[in-house]
Amino acid sequence: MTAAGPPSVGTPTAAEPSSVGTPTDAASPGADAARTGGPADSSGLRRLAVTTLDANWEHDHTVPSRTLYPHQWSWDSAFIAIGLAHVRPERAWRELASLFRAQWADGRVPHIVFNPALRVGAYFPGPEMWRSADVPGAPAVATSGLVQPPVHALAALLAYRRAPDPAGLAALRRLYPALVAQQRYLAERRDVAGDGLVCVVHPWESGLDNSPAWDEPMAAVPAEAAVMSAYRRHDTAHADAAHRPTDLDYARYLAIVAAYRDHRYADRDLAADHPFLVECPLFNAAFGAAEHALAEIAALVGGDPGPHRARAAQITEALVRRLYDPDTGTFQPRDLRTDRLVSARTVLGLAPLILPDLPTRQVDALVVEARSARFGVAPRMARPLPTYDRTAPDFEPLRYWRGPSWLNIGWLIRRGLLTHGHPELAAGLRRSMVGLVAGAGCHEYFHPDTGAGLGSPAFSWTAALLLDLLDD
Ligand code: 9WN
Repeated sequence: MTAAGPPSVGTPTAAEPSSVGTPTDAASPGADAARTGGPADSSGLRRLAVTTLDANWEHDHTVPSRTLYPHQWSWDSAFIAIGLAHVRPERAWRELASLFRAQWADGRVPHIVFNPALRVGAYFPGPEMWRSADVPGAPAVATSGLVQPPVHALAALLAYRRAPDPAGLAALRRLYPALVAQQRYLAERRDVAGDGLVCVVHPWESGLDNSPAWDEPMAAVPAEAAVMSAYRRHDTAHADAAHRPTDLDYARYLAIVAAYRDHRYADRDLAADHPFLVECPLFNAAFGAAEHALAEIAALVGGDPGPHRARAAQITEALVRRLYDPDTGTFQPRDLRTDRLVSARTVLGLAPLILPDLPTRQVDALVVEARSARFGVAPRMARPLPTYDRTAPDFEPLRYWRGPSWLNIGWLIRRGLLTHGHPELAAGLRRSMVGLVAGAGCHEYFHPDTGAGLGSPAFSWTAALLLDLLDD
């Protein structure tokens, strides 16, 4: 693949390199596709996606990657359910049901549900670091104590719409109270500033772990890279260390986990001494989109959509009031420890496009930002959508969320563009995303210039969202 852009489906790229220094997963259909230049037609791509999801299925859930992430992750399961609904609807519901079985009594949906059958050390930090069993209200299975963006109500709604049968409706009816409890937890326990927005207490909660958006708040977290010599990182045994967060990042991640865990994951008094408190535009956009989805689910299962619509409107209003920066024309995270918006322009700022009630002024500004040289969204994209401003001096095309292109982000932004009447931009983004997988396989992330595959070569949400894009 060349800098001129990823090919569209049907344009084989046999001669191009597609994997940059990454090892392969045990089951790596994505890597096979990459070696042969990628499946050239949509039925080949669909087969690749289904094979990837099947290989990653684990009794009642799908692992994001057999090697890097062998347990169940929260927002991964939501994206995966959206794709499974196209090919294995029964599994889509099992995926969401297994995740919500691990919901805590306070309503939080943990960001990792650990598979007890795996050996100690299969992932770091594992259950021994989180110690969820010590906390009243945690489920019987070991979990982390953090959350991730609440994209699950949207996933459940889309899964039902894809396969609207009685079994799906029954599953939706069972899930509805758990989805409501998830929102209640976020609204009541995580509104640290009292402004109607959710505060994330760890970069892992954002899902974009080492985004430049977190550099400013993370700089204030006391930690030293040297502490990592006491631990064995699992990720760098399976992926190139140059493509992953640094040891200093990990030292800070662990310090924040320890602070939260030592307060038994209690959310009261966070403002007093928790080291990382940030309002994230993507997380809060997902929080608002969940209320929109819940309104539709309520109507389907005999509930009252009214309160969901009212909460959705309040969240959109709070997002605009607190996180929109008129000077830059985009949304920025707010660091609650300084009460300042962070300055890095990341793709997180475009996420409020998924809100159907985002005011026209902000929609128009975000479309300008998306089309700018920073993100390059266009009817014919010259390069994949990056996760960070590609004109920034510290743009890193290989390092995880500091530049590379990810399908879940493109999928969300595309959805927002469709919602707000920009079908030609949405089509450009779709073609670019499908082209990435056609060129490199179901990789975890992609080089934002060349489209080369990075991270896990058999990554579940890439496969799942590809299925959704192909059927759209
Ligand atoms: C920490 C599973 C998860 C994703 C996150 C992604 C990565 C974990 C890690 O993998 O995070 O939660 O070990 O790096 O950043 O978005 O949910 O795929």
